[in-house]
Amino acid sequence: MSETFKGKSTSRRAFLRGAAAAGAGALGAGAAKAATPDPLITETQPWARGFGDGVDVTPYGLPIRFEDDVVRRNVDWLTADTISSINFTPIHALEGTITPQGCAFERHHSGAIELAKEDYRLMINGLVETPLVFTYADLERFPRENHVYFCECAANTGMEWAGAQLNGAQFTHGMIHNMEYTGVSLRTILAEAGVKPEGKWVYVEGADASSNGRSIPMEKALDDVLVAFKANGEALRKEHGYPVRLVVPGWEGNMWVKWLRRIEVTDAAVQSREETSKYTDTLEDGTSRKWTWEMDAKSVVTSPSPQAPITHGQGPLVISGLAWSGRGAITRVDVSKDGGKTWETARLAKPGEKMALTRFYLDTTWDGKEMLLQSRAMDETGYVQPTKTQLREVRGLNSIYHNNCIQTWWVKPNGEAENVEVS
Ligand SMILES: Nc1nc2c(c(=O)[nH]1)N[C@H]1C(S)=C(S)[C@@H](COP(=O)(O)O)O[C@H]1N2
Ligand SMILES: [Mo]
Repeated sequence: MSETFKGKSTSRRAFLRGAAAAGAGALGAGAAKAATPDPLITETQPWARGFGDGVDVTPYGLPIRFEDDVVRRNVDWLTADTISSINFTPIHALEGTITPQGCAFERHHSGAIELAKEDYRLMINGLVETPLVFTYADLERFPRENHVYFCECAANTGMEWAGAQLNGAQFTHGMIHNMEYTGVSLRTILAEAGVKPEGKWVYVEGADASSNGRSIPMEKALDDVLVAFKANGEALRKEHGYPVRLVVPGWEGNMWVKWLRRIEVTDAAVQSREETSKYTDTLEDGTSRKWTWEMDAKSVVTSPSPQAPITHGQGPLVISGLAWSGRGAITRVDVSKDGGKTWETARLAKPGEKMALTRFYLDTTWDGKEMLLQSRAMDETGYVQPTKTQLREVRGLNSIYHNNCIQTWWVKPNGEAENVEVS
C-alpha cells in the first residue's frame, strides 16, 4: 500500500487506494483514512441520482427515521397503568442541554388533558384585594420573560435507593427536562390582584381531574416563579400542560402545575395530598421530612452509559454528561474512572446557569480497560453531590424522593456499560 502512496500514481482510483492508512483501528480522533476506495465516495449514490422531498412534505417536521429510538420510554412494572404514570427522557441520546418537547419526560396523575386556549381560564382568589379571572389572551398582554430551567421529578433516581436497579441513564435519571420558557412572572399576576398582608402562601392547582394542588410559600411565588405558555419557542405540548403551566425554578417537578387553573392566596399551607402523603421522605426513625422543595445538586454521565456503549475501541473517548442544582449554578463537575478513588475535573460546555442543566465533557483516552465511571457535581453554594453511603447516613433506606447520589457505570473492556453500585 505505502508503495502506491509514495509513488506518482496518476489514476484517481489508484490514488484513493494509495491514500490508505492500513486499517481503521489505529486512527486518531476523526482522522478516517480508507484503505480501499469507498463506494460511498467514489460511486454516485441513490440520494444524488434524483430529487429529495419538496418543501411542505412535512409541514411540521419529525426526526428522521434513523433516529426513531430516541424516544421517551416507560417501565411497565412501575405503575399499574399509564394514566397515572411516568416516562423518561432519552438523556443518553441527547446532547447540549435543551430537551426537545417531543421526547421530554411526562408525569401525569390523571392523564394528559386536551384544553383549548379559548376554554382556558386562570382564577386568582383567596387573600387578594381583587379576585380575578384571566383568559389566555389576557395573559399575553403582561410583560414576558424568557428563562431556561430544568424540571426534575422528585422521584427521579428513586428506584435506586436500595441498590442498582435500572439499566440506563434514561431510566435512572430521565425524569428531567430542560427548556426555555416564555411566560409572565407570577409576581406580576399577584400584583394585579393585590396580595393582602396576611397572604403568606399560594395554593396552585391544575384543570385535570387530579388537580395536583400544591402550596408554595409567598417568598418563592414573588421570586422567580413563571406562569409559562411557551417552551423552546413554541406552544407547550399537551403533555406538558398546554396552554399554561407553572414553572417553579429549582423546585421539585410536582410543584410545576400543568393546565394551571387556579391560584389561591392563603395564610397557611393547604397540606394537600401531594405535599403530605406524597412527596415527603420517611426517615430511618419513621418520621418524615416535609417541604423538601429544592432539588439538590446532581449529575450523571450520559455517555458512555448502558444505552450508549463505547463502540470504537480504545483511543480517544468523549465522556459526556449533565449536571444541575436547584440552588443555583453548577460550578464544577469531577469525573472518576475508578469508582471514586481518583477524580479529574471535567470541562463545562458553558458556564453553569442557575437552575438549568449544564453539559460537561471529559475529553480523554481510553486504554480499553474496565472503568467504574462516576460524576460528582458542585454548585455555587459549595454543595458537593454525595455518595450513596453519605446519603443513606442522613436519609436511611425508606426514601424514594430526592435521591441525588453519585451514579456508577461499570464500563467493560468490550465497551458495554452496566448500572452498578459503588457506595
Ligand atoms: N395538573 C397537573 N400538574 C402536574 C402533574 C399532574 O399530574 N397534573 N404532575 C406533576 C409532576 S409529579 C411532575 S414531575 C411534573 C412533570 O411535568 P412534565 O409532565 O411536563 O414532565 O408535572 C407536575 N404537574
Ligand atoms: Mo413528579
